[in-house]
Amino acid sequence: MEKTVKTTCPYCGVGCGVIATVTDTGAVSVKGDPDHPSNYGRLCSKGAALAETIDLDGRLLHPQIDGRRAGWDEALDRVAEKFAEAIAEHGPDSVAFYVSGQLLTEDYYVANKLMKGFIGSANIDTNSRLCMSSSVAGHRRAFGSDTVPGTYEDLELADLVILTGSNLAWCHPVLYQRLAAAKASRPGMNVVLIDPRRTMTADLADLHLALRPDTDVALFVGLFAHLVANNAVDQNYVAAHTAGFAETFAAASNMSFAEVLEQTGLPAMQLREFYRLFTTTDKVVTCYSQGVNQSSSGTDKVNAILNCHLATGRIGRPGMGPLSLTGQPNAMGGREVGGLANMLAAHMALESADDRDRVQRFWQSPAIADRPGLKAVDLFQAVAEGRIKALWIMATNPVVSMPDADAVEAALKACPFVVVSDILMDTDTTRHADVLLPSLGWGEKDGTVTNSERRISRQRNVLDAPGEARADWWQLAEVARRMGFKDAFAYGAPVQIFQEHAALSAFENAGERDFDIGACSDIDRQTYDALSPFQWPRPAGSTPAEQRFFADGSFYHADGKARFIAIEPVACDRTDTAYPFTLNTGRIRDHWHTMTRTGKSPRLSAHIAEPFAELHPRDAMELGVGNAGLLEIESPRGTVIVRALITERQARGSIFVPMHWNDQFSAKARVDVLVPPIVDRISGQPASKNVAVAARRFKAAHYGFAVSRAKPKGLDAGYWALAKAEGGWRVELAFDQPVEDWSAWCQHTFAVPDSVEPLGYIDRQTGDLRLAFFDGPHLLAALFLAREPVAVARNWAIAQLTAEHANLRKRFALVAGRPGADKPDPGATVCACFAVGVNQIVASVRGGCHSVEAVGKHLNAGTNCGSCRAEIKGIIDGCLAAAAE
Ligand SMILES: Nc1nc2c(c(=O)[nH]1)N[C@H]1C(S)=C(S)[C@@H](COP(=O)(O)OP(=O)(O)OC[C@H]3O[C@@H](n4cnc5c(=O)[nH]c(N)nc54)[C@H](O)[C@@H]3O)O[C@H]1N2
Ligand SMILES: Nc1nc2c(c(=O)[nH]1)N[C@H]1C(S)=C(S)[C@@H](COP(=O)(O)OP(=O)(O)OC[C@H]3O[C@@H](n4cnc5c(=O)[nH]c(N)nc54)[C@H](O)[C@@H]3O)O[C@H]1N2
Ligand code: SF4
Ligand SMILES: [Mo]
Repeated sequence: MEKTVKTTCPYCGVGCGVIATVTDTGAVSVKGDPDHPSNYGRLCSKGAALAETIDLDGRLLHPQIDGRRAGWDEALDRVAEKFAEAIAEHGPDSVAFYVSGQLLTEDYYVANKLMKGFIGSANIDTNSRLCMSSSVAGHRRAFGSDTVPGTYEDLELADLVILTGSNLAWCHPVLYQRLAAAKASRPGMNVVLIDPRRTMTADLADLHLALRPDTDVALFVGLFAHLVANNAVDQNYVAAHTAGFAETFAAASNMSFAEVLEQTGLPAMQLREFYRLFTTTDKVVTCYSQGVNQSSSGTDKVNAILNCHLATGRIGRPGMGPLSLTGQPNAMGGREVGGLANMLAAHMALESADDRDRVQRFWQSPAIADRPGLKAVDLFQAVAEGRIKALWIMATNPVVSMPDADAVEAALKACPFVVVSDILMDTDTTRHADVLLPSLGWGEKDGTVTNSERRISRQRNVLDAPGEARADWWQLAEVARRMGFKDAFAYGAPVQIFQEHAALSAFENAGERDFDIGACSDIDRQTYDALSPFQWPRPAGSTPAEQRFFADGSFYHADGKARFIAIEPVACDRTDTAYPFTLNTGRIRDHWHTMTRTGKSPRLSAHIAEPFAELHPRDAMELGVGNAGLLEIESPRGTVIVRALITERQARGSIFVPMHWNDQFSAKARVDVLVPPIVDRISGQPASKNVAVAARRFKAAHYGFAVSRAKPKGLDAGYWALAKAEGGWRVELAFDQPVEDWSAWCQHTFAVPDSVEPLGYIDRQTGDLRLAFFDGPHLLAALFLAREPVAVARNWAIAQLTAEHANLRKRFALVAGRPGADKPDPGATVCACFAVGVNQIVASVRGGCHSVEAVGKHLNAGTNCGSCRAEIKGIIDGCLAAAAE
């Protein structure tokens, strides 16, 4: 029997509704849920490829202790025992949890309750510290609560949308599509992008401000001064609903127009235009993401933005307001349960004795944490110093994603007891676990998540639990019970946890706290199962309604007023000539974080198949590196080796490297080994976007490209990058020294049986070498080697893995230097849904298709999920510009 379930995408904070169908043979397919108010049926490339990422290959299916299979009882006993032992000997602060915005609210609630109420420490922090803790801190300073006032609809209603530190086109693609559609229907709408890089999002922007890294504070403090000078301040609003204006103005008045120009490096015309647009447009929405949050001045950046919205009273009204874009599917749910080390549950404050008392009474707990716990960076430093004796990591991969990643890895090695709950057996983090617990993944787990606009949606299971995998909340509750807290953790199903969470949100809450979903306090199983997406708040007795906060001008500080925050911008001078480049890190369109899921999909791996460093042509020239050459990037903490991608989109002196690649997919590309543990002093969020580095060409004796049916093992090369491909794997390679026996190298790496003889070809003139191994008509592996970056058409070579090579002549053609002569090379994949390559799009443009729609009609590209539409537009613009020259 076919089963169809409405659920929610497990990737970004847009929180799209997904309809998943599983047939009786177990085949899963997904499509966008047309009724879900986040996406109205749309999905991006990652959402559309979900079914390709849920196979059991590499899954962790049984608990393990010290690398051997163990039963659940034994594993849970061990965890409870070790945690209890550490607490008994060294106190509650000697243990810690490091969790994730990818947990469901129910999981997160249990983790937080166990640590803060029962263990009695606040040593629970989360990867959200690296993600949006600056926004939390900024909101709390300004509003007295961590409230996101607006909704997605505001983007569509606005006349001016400012996207700052956000690559919306790639990171919140469905929201980007909603914005693009709104702009197409109302061309008067202006979009301003603020980002040192010219990203794909720039294609939608009327104005792109490529400011110098970390000069956002100067930009927005200057805007504040400009608003005052131009009588654009809403004096009535400021007088009635805010405090701190005078001090803030005093601080801002130092920020002259000339000073802003000096700091940001922007052209005067652009700056003037931005200030004019903000001053003269009423309906303004400012969206901010990691370019704002991940900075040593992240919290100030947030407040500099909020100051401008408060000064103009543009908050909480349709089409107006600040909107923090959350990254993970449940970043917001984590905030609601108080999953950060400095928060208490249900948006209550750890600093408040009343709140602590209230939560403790509600939980009837033996303890309540009474001071903030260790924030992520401090937490791992404490692990390194031996102060943490037992650590439980859940749904995050810190050996890849934490700053100073090598030090984090060393800390885990040194930690006496590490538990990791994950869905995969081998990640850079799981390999350091003493106890490894198999969790349920997307499609199997069941609970709720909250998206960027406060909308709570159900994730429902469509598949049975594989092997012995169990839910994260269950693991936590079982350990809690074993630690002696039986009654407080007697949950049998997620609905019971959700009820309790909802009840706590309403407990002694007469409107003093923003987060109130009291209407769900007595939700029964059936209603929970059928729950439609709804926005909070939803107090008892209310019915679901779209609601903005602060429309009435009342905030959550004791006096009901919002606070302006006086900010002194600090000029960020870079004088270290040993590390002259600024490293900026972030995301690409088709990969999710550390690639444990998206790395399974050939389609998603085809868009960008290896780690890269984007840099300006002049910088590349000075470093002597050509396109497709390799770069070694170094900071005082480590080095990475990645492919050079030379583009004018990048400012001079600055290099962009994606955060995704790790030791499972590349030789040396964990970019966080370069990032120092510098954090925002208020939020504790690491500054992942502004790192001083040096760069040089990585000189290789040989470059290579290979395809292999088996997953390559023990790759021994100076540089390698692995990606899933249709029918097997693709590998980019570079060797600092020649290998003595290439054939033996291949047989070992690609698991080719000794009995298989290679077919070989050497071009004496160029030194190019090609080797192929066949099992009858089927290619097992092929290696293409050259002294320069290998020019073989990648898609053609990959297609050989699934092609039939009926006779020797055909097999020999593979190595004989006529790759794909019979078929044009489609080029790197642009449209993941229909596997359309860049060369095909260029040909289509040359053939007369001059719009995204025309290309779509011709090639289908961009007509399904639409994630590649910005890129297609870029290719069209590039072709047309080149033709006009
Ligand atoms: N495809 C994809 N989508 C994702 C994710 C993913 O892994 N892959 N992850 C999700 C998560 S958890 C998150 S947090 C979000 C992140 O979403 P975004 O924040 O949009 O993504 P990033 O690429 O981290 O960074 C955004 C931009 O900030 C810019 N930036 C760098 N320095 C500065 C600066 O000083 N000022 C300004 N104004 N901008 C600067 C960078 O150049 C970059 O283009 O994406 C979510 N969506
Ligand atoms: N340099 C640099 N570093 C960054 C960033 C950056 O922009 N630049 N961004 C930061 C940000 S914003 C973020 S959010 C982090 C993200 O970084 P991480 O959280 O480390 O990245 P993920 O790959 O999402 O890790 C999730 C892990 O949980 C596992 N998993 C998946 N589903 C489940 C489940 O249901 N239960 C359990 N128990 N496990 C599961 C996955 O296999 C994976 O190992 O990276 C941060 N690090
Ligand atoms: S935009 Fe894409 S990744 Fe984000 S929730 Fe929607 S489908 Fe998932
Ligand atoms: Mo994030």
